[in-house]
Amino acid sequence: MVDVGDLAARLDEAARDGRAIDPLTGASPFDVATAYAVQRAVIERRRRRGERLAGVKMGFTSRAKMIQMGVDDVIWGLLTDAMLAGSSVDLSALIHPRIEPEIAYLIGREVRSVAEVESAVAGVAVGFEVLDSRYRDFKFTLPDVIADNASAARFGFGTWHPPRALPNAGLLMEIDGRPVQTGSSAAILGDPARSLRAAARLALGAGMRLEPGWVVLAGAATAAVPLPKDAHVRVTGAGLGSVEVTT
Ligand code: OOG
Repeated sequence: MVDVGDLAARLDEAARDGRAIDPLTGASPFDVATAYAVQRAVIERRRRRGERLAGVKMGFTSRAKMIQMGVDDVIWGLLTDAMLAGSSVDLSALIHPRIEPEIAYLIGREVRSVAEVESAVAGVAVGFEVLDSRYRDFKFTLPDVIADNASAARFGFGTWHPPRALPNAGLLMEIDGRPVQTGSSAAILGDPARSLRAAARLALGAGMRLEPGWVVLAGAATAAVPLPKDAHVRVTGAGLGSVEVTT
């Protein structure tokens, strides 16, 4: 029998200590449903410390990411206000951070059904996500990474633009002026709007609703790259401007 609270405590403490742990399924395998229960318990611990939900992140929405991580299912995690990066990210609190370009949606009103999610979008932006698996060497099974809140660590976004379709927006990520990843929003399930609908569906399925002010990160269009110290990262989206962050 898996102790959800105990697994959540181990992940939460690994994140707080900035110390990697072995995958939890190594000792006692658990399924995807249990993994989401652990994820929720991790978020509950954060909420008890005063963090507030700020949105949702989608994961493994692109082939490049699925291949990079050796999994083949879309997953989701929850974002809190404490994960929102300012103009810089303090790497000392993180274990082995990676960064990836994102398409971000701003939710303008409560989403009560999947059908209304697109009309509930108040803005679109280019964004980034800093991933930091709590597992040694970023090695995990699907239930492990779900329990670990889909490796969520930090996120940021550029200026919000009026909602529009983004079936094929070019994305460029540069570190210290050097291009490190290029891709297209089309790599996100063929269209990031699909990922947005999946976010609404998964939230509703979990008894939650996307809420006004929440951000939905649609998932990376490229593989993630290690985020070095003293770096300047810029992610640019065609027609969406840029977002920059330093470490
Ligand atoms: C899991 C998170 C994946 C994405 O955009 O595919 C993800 C990981 O790779 O550690 O956020």
